[in-house]
Amino acid sequence: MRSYEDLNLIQMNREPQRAYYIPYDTLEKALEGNKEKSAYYKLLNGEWKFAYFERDIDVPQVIAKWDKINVPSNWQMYGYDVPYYTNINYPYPVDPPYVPDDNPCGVYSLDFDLDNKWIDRDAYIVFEGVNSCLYLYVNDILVGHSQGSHLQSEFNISKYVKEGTNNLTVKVLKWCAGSYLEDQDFFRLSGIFRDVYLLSRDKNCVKDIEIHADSKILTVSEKDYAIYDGLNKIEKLDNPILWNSEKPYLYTVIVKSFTEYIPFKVGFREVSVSERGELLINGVSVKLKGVNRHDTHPVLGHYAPYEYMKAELLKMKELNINCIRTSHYPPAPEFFNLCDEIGFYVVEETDIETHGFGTRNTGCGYDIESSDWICKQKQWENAFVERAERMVERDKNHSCIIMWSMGNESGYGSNHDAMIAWTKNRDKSRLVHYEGASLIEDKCDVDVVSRMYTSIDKIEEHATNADMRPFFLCEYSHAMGNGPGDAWDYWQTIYKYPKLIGGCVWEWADHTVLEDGVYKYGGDFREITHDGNFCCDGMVFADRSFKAGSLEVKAVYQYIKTDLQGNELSVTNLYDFTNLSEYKLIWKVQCDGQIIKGGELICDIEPHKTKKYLLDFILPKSCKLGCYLDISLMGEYEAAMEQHRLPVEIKENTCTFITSAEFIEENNSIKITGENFTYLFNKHYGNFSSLIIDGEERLAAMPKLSVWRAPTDNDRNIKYRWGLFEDNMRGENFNRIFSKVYSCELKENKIIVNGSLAGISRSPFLRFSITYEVLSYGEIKLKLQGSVKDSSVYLPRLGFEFFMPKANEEFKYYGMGPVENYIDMYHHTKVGIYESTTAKEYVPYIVPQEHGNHTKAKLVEIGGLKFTAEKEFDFNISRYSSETLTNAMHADELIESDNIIVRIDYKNSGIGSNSCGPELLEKYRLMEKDIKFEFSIAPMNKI
Ligand code: IPT
Repeated sequence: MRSYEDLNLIQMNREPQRAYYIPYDTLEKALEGNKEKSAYYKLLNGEWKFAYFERDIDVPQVIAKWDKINVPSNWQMYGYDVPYYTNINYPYPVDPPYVPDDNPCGVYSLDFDLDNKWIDRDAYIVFEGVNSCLYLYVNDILVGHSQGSHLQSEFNISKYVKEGTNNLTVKVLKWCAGSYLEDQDFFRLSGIFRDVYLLSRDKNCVKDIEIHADSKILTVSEKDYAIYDGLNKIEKLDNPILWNSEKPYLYTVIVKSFTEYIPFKVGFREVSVSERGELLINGVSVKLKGVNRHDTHPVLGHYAPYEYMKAELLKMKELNINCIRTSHYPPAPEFFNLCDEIGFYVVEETDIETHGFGTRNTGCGYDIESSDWICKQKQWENAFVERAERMVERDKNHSCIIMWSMGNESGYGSNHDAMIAWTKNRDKSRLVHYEGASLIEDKCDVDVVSRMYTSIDKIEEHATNADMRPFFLCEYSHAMGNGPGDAWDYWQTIYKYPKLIGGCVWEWADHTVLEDGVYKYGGDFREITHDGNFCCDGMVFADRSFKAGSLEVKAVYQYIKTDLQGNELSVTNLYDFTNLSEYKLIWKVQCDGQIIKGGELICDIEPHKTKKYLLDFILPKSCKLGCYLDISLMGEYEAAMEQHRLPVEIKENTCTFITSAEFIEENNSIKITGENFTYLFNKHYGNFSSLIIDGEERLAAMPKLSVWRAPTDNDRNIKYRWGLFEDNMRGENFNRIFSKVYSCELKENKIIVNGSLAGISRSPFLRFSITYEVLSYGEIKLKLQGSVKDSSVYLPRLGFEFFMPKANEEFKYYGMGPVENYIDMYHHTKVGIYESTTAKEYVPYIVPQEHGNHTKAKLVEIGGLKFTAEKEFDFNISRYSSETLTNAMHADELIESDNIIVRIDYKNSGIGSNSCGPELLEKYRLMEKDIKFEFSIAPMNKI
């Protein structure tokens, strides 16, 4: 057994874990809190010498040739070795604690100077994160080693350093016993990936400092301390302003220890649970509107610089997120300073995941009765417990942390009981959860019952059972690709039951590797076993830009709810600690897309309260498309929005003298003429082959009736029942359809087509009859009647695809916009008149897929044609065909079609989150068997 596989040697000479802090040499600097200014802090980040060896056994005594590398970084991001993406499977055999004999090793070296001031004091070195383990040498002497990639390792190097130039050499191994505890779902990346710094400490310095601040009382483990409010020293703090995620008020506590001033930002807050199982923050029932966050950067790998984390947190704030689960390990310690300051409730998870034991014998599951799971093995107990301990001890002073998580997906065993017991004994001020407790029906000492991806029905069962512990969805609404589509429905249920305290969307950002301008994922690096694009499952893109799913979550998490009865608007304040008067509520009445009246309200509404307001507007007698009341809650930016349909009669434009166009049947086609148009109808295929209006051809190809959409990531299961992929027995083969015309007749100036659609090798799934009428000014009235075969799976979508010449990039519509939306993912959009282009409609999902749909449309104008319908329809306009989007695996493989594809759809099925979550709710499936769809196509400017 090698030392890095020896569970009795998981560390050597590492300092006991203490609270994270930086000591300062003056009070002023400590109050300012800029650690770079502290004379006792020396950041070692920067360019280091580096040598990479594919096998640690090849590392020579003296390294003759050095490269350079940036610290912090992951060496795979610099071309040494390759990134390796695997989710559940370990990237090596499951034979703990043994790891491959060929164990890659990166050797880092840095010279640094210390003056006599440093030598007179003690010197410590802190590594905030090194994957997977490190051996530290100072001036060629082994100081110590440590495992635990996402945990802090601190060494006292006083004995080893001298005045003048010193050398630091760090050997980092790719694998060690600890790797068995780090089977998280991410790219496996190695190296010194977080800050490294030296601390100059007073020889008598305090080691650990513990601070508690509940809603009244502050306790500090050291005697010599002072409290400041900003820069003002407070002699006696009787009624502190409390901290919460909405108003994260912080005081500064400065501990004085000999020559050191040690600052902590402290928020007063109390976490408790009500008898009804509510989560109480300062006694107020709070719902956790959460997201799971990994440390991930498309270029820097697992290194998340301070400013980058800050920018991420501000974006989360903008999306109404109030809670973060640090999946599945502790982030860099400064993350919590940011969360204290910006205001988040944090569920901090320790650095443990052993998911791959589930696949050690083929298949995947939890045979937790088996003693193979290391959570049951005594020799691993210390390795488990110390990871809880190192997390809790490092971060215990942060107000933002309200719950500790004992790790992710690691089975359940006595080592978990030991961790839970240790944590609860150590910290009684916070809650403990571990989702793996579900394997024993939560019959252990967790304070919060948690589940992942549970269906809405099931969470309702939990909400009403006898267990009065809060129920938390540590993962839900899998946001992979186009999605998530089910967040809204979850929250209708979560709001209903006190015990449902909320949950965390899986997950914050796509973790892809950006290489040569292309976002890459599993398999792109020739990994032997990988999980494809399962790392691209963020609610924001890898560059943290928003997609429809981000905005949908924002709308679901928003802090107002409004209702309209006549002119009376009732507004409910869903904030927990904020009076709504801090925002402006703007209302607008829009009729056919035009604003006809509006106003602003300052709503003085206390948290969780409702008030009614009479809005001053008079509705018109009728309109052409629709009338809506738009609500917007404005702060620094729009924090919330809603739309209410207004009861105004919709009167279509009716032409008094409707006369039919002229129809001339010629062999296999029908020529239709009228005012400035000539249409040709192909009887063989039952559709138009030409639409010439004002001398210009408007079609680039014959329209077709179709049902396919490029499967989204959330369609990844249903797609095998929809389409023909590897398995040629399972699907209705909607991606390989044949359109059959049984008859096409011209009768009383109406063309009637009877036909069917069938997937290859299958009986027709749709039998239809389409009637086309054409009026003298060119309007085509299309009526589809269809019946779907009983045994058919629900349809992806159903509608007509029109192919228009490429010049028609720009269009206008009346419908839900401006961002793409679906029947279950539209709360971020409003009905209105919008202008767009095909470029704007494109959404760069990492794996190309269905996108760009708009629901509740009544009008689309493009290429001289106007599509209208009495009933709302879905539409989509794209430069890419569904086939192209289906086949491409990366965005750069997409080839633009020669035409613009305009989809006018009866309906498009919802999005859901079945990439990992439950199946799409039935109400969002296109599963009706009798279909009636009517719309018109008319020359623009003619009606
Ligand atoms: C769940 C994991 O906890 C999470 O890390 C991620 O892998 C997610 O799945 C999928 O993206 S575990 C799943 C098997 C329920």
